[in-house]
Amino acid sequence: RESYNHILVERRFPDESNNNSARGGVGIITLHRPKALNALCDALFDDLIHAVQAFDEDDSIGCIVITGSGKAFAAGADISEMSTREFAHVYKKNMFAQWADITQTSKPIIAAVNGFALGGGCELAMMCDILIAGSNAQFGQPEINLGVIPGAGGTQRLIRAVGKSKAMEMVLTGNRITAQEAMEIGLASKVINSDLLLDEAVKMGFGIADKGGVAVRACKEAVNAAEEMTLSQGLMFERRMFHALFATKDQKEGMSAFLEKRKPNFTDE
Ligand code: CO8
Repeated sequence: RESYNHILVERRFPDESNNNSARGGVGIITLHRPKALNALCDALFDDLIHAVQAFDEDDSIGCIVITGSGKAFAAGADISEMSTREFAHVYKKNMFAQWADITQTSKPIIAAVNGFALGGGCELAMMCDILIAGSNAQFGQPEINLGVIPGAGGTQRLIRAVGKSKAMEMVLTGNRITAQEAMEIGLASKVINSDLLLDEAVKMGFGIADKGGVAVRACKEAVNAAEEMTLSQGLMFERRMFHALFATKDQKEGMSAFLEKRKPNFTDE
C-alpha cells in the first residue's frame, strides 16, 4: 500500500545522504488523525497494522518507532464509532482482537509517547517493547468513566508493568498520571523533553538497528517469553535461544570484532 489516511510513515537512516541503506534504518509511524486526538478508529488501526507489518518485512529497517502528533499519542479507541454497537456485534466480530497483531512483530517497537495516551492509546503504548515518554505525556485508563473497562490489555499489561495497587488505582479511578510518574512506576523507561522526544526515540532505534538483527529478535522473544513462562521454563528458553545464536554469522563476527578491537560489521545472518 502506498498511502495511508490516518498515519504518516517514514524510513530514516543514520546517514541521511545514504537513503538506500541495506540495513540499519528506523521506520517511523506517526498517528495522525488531528480532529480526534488520534482516536483509534478501525481505519486508523488497519493503517497501523499494515504499516507495522510492512516495516517488519523490510530488511532495511531494524527498529520501529510509533509516535503521536499534536496534543496526543492517542486518546483511546474511537468512542463515536463504538458508542452504539451491540453485544452480539462486538462479540461476533471479536472487536479489537486484531490490535494484538502489533505484538506479533518480530522487530522491536519503541512507543514515543507525547501528550495524551488514554484508554486504547495507553494500551497501544504498552503493546510496544520500549515506552519512552515525552515530558508532556499523560497516561490513563479512563474507560471506567464510560461504563466499560479497558479491553486491550489495560487490566493485564498494566498490572505486569506497575503492580496491582497502582494498576487498580488507574483503572478504578480513571485518573491520569504524568510522564514523571509513569517513569517512576516503571510504565515508561525514561522521560525526554517533548521537543526532543522523536529524535531521541529514533536515535535509540538506530542504536538497536545497528545490532545483529537475529540477536535483536531473539532478545525480544526471550524477554516477552518471561511474561508467559515459569522461571525455569524461561531460563531454559533463554539458554536454548543463546545456544542457537552460535549458528549465526553475527555471533562469529561480534566475538571476532571484540577480540580484534574493532567495530562489528553485522549482516543479520
Ligand atoms: N474517541 C473519539 N473522539 C475523541 C476521543 C475518542 N477517544 N478523544 C477525543 N476525541 C475528540 C473529541 O470528541 C473532540 O472532537 P470535536 O472537536 O469534534 O468535539 C476532539 O477529539 C478534541 O477533544 P476535546 O475537545 O475533548 O479535547 P480536550 O483537550 O478538551 O480533552 C481529552 C482531551 C481529555 C483527551 C478528552 O478528549 C477525552 O477525555 N477523550 C476521551 C478519552 C477516553 O475516554 N479514552 C478512552 C476511550 S475508550 C477506549 O479506549 C477503550 C479501548 C478498548 C480497546 C480494546 C477493546 C477490546
